Amino acid sequence: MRVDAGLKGDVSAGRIILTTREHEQYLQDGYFVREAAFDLDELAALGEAVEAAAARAVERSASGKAYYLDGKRFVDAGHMTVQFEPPPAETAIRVIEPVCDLHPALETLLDDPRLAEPMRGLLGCERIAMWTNKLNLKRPGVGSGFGWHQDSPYWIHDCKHVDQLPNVMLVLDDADSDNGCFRVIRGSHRQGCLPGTADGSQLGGFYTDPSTFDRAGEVALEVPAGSLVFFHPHIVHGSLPNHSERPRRALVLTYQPADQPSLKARAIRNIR
Ligand SMILES: O=C(O)CCC(=O)C(=O)O
Repeated sequence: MRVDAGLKGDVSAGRIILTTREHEQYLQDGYFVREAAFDLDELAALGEAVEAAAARAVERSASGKAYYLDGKRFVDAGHMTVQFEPPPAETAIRVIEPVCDLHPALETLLDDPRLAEPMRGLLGCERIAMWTNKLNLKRPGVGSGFGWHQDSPYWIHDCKHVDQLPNVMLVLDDADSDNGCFRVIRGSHRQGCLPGTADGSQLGGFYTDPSTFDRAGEVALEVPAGSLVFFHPHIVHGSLPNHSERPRRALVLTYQPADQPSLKARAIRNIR
């Protein structure tokens, strides 16, 4: 790959891997956005795919192993984990991970150049693989928030290259503060893995100690449906509950250099 005319990537082959500005923003701020990369027809098809995947996850979780962490129900079924909303909305799914193998359109999405090409640029290599992928459903009125956290501390025990696990969120519904849009702490990724909270709860260690980052850097990513938010594995991020009557669904796909196993299935899924 080469840098040319402001683009990081092989522009001669018509590929726009990453603009210099995007690359600089990722290094400096820990994220960048490509607005409305998917059109309304594509979003309608993806919307059907994620709802079919959610129905399949419910079916599969009926024979899975259930457990509770801090009062929230989780079910492991094969290599998939389904997390449900806390009571009184305990039948609503909050997160499915991994999700892409539950529907062919989601499996195909992993290879979509709009996601994969910038990932090649961020990882600085042509051959890349999937690390993990999830669906965050945030249903209208019941979708709970995500406390401030980094992804890298979740992965550090399963992966020796946590710095090389960039994420992309595909926003499936218009997202704003009312329906709990994604939020980041600009620049926080430059601090590396930060300590968790020690509040005595089961999951507390996964939430970032609030004294270690500066809330002044908070950015609410109010973006239209179809937007892509690329973000660093060390960036502190989270979101508020969905108090609106609108959904705020999002897919979060995470990539890594090729030929390495995925987080949960431990299977190699190279990107085509
Ligand atoms: O969907 C969100 O708003 C937050 C997602 C998130 O924090 C995560 O998936 O790690």
